[in-house]
Amino acid sequence: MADTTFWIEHALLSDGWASAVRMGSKDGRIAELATGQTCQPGDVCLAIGVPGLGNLHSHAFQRGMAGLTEARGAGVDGSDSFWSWRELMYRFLDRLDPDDFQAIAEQAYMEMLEAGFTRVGEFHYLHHAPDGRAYADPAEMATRVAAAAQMTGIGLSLLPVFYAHADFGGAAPSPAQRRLIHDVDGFAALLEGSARAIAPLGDAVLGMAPHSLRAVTPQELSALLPLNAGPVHIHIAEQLREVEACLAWSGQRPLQWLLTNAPVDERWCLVHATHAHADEVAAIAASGAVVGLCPITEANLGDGVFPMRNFVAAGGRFGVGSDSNVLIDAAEELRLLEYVQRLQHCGRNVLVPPITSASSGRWLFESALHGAAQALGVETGLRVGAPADLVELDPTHPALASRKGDAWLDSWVFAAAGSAVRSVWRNGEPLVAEGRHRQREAIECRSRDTLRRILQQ
Ligand code: NGQ
Ligand code: ZN
Repeated sequence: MADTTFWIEHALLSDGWASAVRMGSKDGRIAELATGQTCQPGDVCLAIGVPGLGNLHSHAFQRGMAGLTEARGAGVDGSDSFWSWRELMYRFLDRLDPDDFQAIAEQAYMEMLEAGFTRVGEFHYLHHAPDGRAYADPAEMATRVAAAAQMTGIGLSLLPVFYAHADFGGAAPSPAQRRLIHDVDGFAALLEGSARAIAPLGDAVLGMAPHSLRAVTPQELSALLPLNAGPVHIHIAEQLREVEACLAWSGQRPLQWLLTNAPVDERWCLVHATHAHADEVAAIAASGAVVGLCPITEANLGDGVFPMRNFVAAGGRFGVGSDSNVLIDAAEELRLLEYVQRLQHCGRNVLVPPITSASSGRWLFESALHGAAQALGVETGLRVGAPADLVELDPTHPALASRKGDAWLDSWVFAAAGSAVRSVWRNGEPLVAEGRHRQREAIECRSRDTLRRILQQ
């Protein structure tokens, strides 16, 4: 890893904006930081530097079907829903071999980096061959996730998914789910294989993801949790049908059930948590868990709206994820998060707590930064000891011109069409320059070829 010294005209450090910052990276981490410095020969000069944001929830392969599910399905009553989308998603997933899967993941990770995400939480569940049997290496697909992260340079927090049932009460999985399925012993082996797969990356993190309360029984959940000490992610309370099925099964709502029956704490990331009642909102906030909000996907799938304002008022922690990857854009996730709340509450700047003096853009960005870092099991922020993950905003972008301080973040989040991200550095290494990933051509070419082939089938 090359050691780099940056000189940053304006940088958002962990304790606020600073000017003329010299920042040295050593072995991928920030080793030195001083403000009010002059630029020295050999320094990499950047205009506006902010820390790289974590993307806490992704199913990378779904990038390959983006835009292909936007016609109404053939439901009996002609309606379309999350569940009919899921059928199409299973059909798409059926076609992918390991090379296809890797090519699409590389494309998705490259786009994440270009958008300002420097680490991804890959909620990874496509494990087995098309016939449902394990590959010769049961962690083959995890190895492909790791390879895509290595090739693009994005940080990886790998969350191998445990999936065993089609619904609450231990229902047998459907044939369409055959590539996803493990028992607890098989999953323990997958975790071991996954640890080997990510070892070459150096700073990858291994967690786990019981897919949802639909896919995991209470006994399985208790058996999984001791298998490693990393982050635990779970999809929860995303759809009303899931809430109703959980009530029918247990007499409790999904969040209620989880919060009373599982040791939910800072280790956990509750993905979506959309349908949360006031007592559930308060209990999540008190647990210290992060809520993983995926505003673009949640809008695309018609999930509903998480009661964000009350959650924030209760001190709740959150981060954002690109989930289905129908569109990959860090600023857009934050923008939509805020806009949905403005629409719902008929007000402006509705999330930022009254006691802070930060603007909405600054507050959304920093909250999501810390939430994602917690959920992905890493440190963050521009400070000594944290990874040298840095995003440079483009001061010549028309939406950023003549701005300063928090207004740079506000203009990036709310006003910049087209990317305002100019360069991206991870562990002190350059990955994106002038808005383009250094391998963009090769990666795009491979993913285009892959999609041409599999979509023709
Ligand atoms: C997933 N996606 O695992 O990709 C899910 C759909 C399910 C979202 N929840 C499958 N957005 O929940 O059963
Ligand atoms: Zn998901």
